[in-house]
Amino acid sequence: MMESRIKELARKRNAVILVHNYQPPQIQDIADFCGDSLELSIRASETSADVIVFCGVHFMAETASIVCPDKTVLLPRTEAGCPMADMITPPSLKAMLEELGKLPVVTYVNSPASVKALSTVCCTSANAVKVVNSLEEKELLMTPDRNLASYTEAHTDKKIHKWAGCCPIHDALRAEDIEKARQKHPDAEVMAHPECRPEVTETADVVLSTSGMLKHARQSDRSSFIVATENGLIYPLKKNCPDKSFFPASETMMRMWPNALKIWLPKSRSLLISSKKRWTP
Ligand code: CIZ
Repeated sequence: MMESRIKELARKRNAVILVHNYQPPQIQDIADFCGDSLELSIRASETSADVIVFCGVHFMAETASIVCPDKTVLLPRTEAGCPMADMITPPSLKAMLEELGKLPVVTYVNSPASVKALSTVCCTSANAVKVVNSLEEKELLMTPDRNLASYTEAHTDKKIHKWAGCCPIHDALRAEDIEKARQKHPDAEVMAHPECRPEVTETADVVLSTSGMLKHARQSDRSSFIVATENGLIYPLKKNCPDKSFFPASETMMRMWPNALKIWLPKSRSLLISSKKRWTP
């Protein structure tokens, strides 16, 4: 079986397989760890693995490489990118800072490492408000997600200049999609990701990162949830809470990043075989 062959190859090469929460079920099932991008990199740093196979997109593999500088990081599909991360580059950031003047820059983890290197501090969707409030300055620039920046601005008294990027999948969701989902599932609690537009986060019952949604669903007394993030998260939610119900906020819009779906089992297997030389002493 392909799955057991991959696990065996990973074991032989002392590799840890990290799988992002949005990946398809078949990929999540071969994971040593599933989670959000930063959480996965931190967990990998706590292992003695020599190699990380990161089933995710570019910026996640880069994060793993920053957090685990001594490990070799492999991305099963090098063309698997994040559209939002591609909406900012170091020259475009420098140009904006020339226009705005010297401001601290808070950059979301979903960004290229080259942009993180030019930033004052980085944040996740879970800690953005805390990170912004930790700055002494009253005015700052947040990149690259304008929606996360708007959500943060609503929870701080600082002036936030917003980079114009967004996740096209989350940004496509509208308040009326939430309204329709509520009509279909009136008892369900709405959990929305802060990458959604303000019209969606304002109408949601709770606004959480992917790991936050997994934790909240486990701890909540509620038994059904409308999930306003990429539909890939429905699988780990159901796996974590088999006795609860999870409904996508929109069946049609919230499909996973097409590029992230490029990761599939045969590719992970051939990667473990073909890159053997890179980690055999
Ligand atoms: O940082 C991550 O892994 C992403 C893409 C979102 C989240 O909320 O976990």
